[in-house]
Amino acid sequence: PPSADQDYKSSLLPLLISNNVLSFGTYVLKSGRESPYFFTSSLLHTAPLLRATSAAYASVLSSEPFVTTGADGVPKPNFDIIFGPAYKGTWDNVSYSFNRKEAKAHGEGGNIVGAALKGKRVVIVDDVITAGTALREAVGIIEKEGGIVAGVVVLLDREERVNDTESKSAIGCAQRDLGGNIPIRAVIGLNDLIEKLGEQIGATEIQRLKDYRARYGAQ
Ligand code: OMP
Repeated sequence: PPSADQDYKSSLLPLLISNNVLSFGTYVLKSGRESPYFFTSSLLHTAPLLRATSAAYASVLSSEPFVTTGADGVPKPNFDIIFGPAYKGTWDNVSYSFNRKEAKAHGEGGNIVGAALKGKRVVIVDDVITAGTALREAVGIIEKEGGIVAGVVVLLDREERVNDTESKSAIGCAQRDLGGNIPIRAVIGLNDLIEKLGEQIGATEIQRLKDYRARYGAQ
């Protein structure tokens, strides 16, 4: 039988495609690379899409190593705060927090909306990771606010080498920089798209994804 993992992947992908969150064509990335696919998380604004994506994040965040099951059999999160603009909600004693694009000069002021990060174990939740710039920014903000980075979950890992001289992916670099005991997980990766989308997008598109992976894929 399919694992829970394969199950949410196979139900999420068609939904993302039919809503153009995941689209196929020719796109220029922030890095300048020309990509045969693009993920547009700003389109994740309807109830079915929010339900499916938050269930996918939650499925990662509610399993090992993000939680530890105690002697009482009750799983407990190994973090206090979920940090990131893509995830708004609370779960048991876990709070959420995200940064503003610009510091607010009036009212309560500051750059952080939601829970204060000082001394807290913070899991970063983000949408897409390519070169890891957005992730490094989030790590910088959390450390500046006195929080402890306790893990990272992204929806899509593009699994690309970060540049011409570094063959690791952004997640590979983050794992090296943050240390091996910080869990970093992706819900979906480029390899999943290539493996699971055959029928849905057709042989030509799959070949374009494979060509892209051959050129830019991480080691
Ligand atoms: P890094 O910050 O380099 O990891 O790239 C992630 C960012 O690239 C996202 O936050 C987007 O601004 C953008 N992006 C997408 O949104 N979807 C994609 O499929 C690819 C990119 C990208 O430009 O690489």
